Amino acid sequence: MAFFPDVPVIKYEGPDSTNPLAFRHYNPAEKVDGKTMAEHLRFAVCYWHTLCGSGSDPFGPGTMSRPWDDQGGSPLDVALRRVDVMFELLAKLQVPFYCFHDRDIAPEEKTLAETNKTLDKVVAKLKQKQQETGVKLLWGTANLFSNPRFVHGASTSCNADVFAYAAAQVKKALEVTKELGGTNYVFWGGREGYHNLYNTDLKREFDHLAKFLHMAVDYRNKIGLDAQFLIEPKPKEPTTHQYDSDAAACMAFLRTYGLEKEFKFNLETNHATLAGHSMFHEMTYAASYGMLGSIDANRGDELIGWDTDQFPTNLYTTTQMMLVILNAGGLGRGGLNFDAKVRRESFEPVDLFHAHIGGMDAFAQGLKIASAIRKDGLLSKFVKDRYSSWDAGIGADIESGKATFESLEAYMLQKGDAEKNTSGRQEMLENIVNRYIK
Ligand code: XUL
Ligand code: CO
Repeated sequence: MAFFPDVPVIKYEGPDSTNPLAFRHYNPAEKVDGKTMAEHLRFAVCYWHTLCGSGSDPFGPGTMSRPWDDQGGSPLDVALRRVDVMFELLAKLQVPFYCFHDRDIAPEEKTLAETNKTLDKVVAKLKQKQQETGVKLLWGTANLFSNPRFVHGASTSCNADVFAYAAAQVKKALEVTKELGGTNYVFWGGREGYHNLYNTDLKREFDHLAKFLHMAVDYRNKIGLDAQFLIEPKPKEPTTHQYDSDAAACMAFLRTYGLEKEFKFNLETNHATLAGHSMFHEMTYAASYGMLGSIDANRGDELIGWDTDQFPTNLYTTTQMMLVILNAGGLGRGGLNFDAKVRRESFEPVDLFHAHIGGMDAFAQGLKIASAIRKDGLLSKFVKDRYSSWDAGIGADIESGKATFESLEAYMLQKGDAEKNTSGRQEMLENIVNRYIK
């Protein structure tokens, strides 16, 4: 049975196509720099927004028309039907990966034991669908934020029992990720943070978060789960201050607690902008330290101060992201997961296709633009020349550790003043980038 009877398999028709249900840039088999677009971009669809998003907001209930949810049966029946919907969508979009939280794919029951049993039933169906289609799980994760028991956080809760519950839940989610061959496992902080410091023992909560992650690493190793662990930074929402604020804060946390070798980052565009950074900054920072793991692709709204999770369409952003990815040698075992939701007003099933097509084309175009920029090498040459004073002479002495404050003073007393500075040429470089945006 088809859930999207009017939607064909989305095909590449080229930049001049006016067919809204076609790719204009994403051509999975087309090679760019020796790799296919599919290999470069490694797209994933997320379960939570795409299949579970209702369109509700603080002012009103859901608006989404999702006929497959209205066809009756128990919550488990609905969950099993959604698996078919997801795999039809993936096939029609030619997307090779998907991601989920445990609670997206199966309903919660009265006890943890019953919940795990129900989860296993859906996992069995997902596994069968993966085998039939060749689709893979990019990452799994656990929802440690929706249920009211997590009101004060999960591993950072003031209630030790909640830490224990979260541990049991993540243990199961790791097992499920292994069962489905997931290549990554994501830790997004959920409610790990605080609203107010009057009631918070910040240091104790950080210690508990680290203890939790060490236990997760131990269990991953124990069961032989071959998945890269990823921390997903976000500065605020739902809490006022999330502990995993941004890539730099996460780096400091991981190093403080001896976890830096076990984790990389899953960076999300709208989280970067909420932190007051560009995604270009977050990705460049992570890549500089070998911590670029995977991407949650979306965008915020310049006029709204919360996590709007819109589909990415901005070519400057996708170009900058693809520049960092290409410079880093690719996404490795990570991918580009659309952690994005259609607007409340875009309530028809076909809108899910328009949204993903737009996002995929924006990244395919960004890939082509970034590749052309790299091929001409104007930006990289400019940066290399800009730092040339460090390649020899006094710069090389400083970098190699030969110089001291005394030797630098002697050098400068003899020279009298520093060499003249040269222009940073920001405007010229921005103009150069505009030459490639087409
Ligand atoms: C929340 C968010 C999550 C994570 C997975 O802002 O991005 O959906 O990606 O827990
Ligand atoms: Co995310």
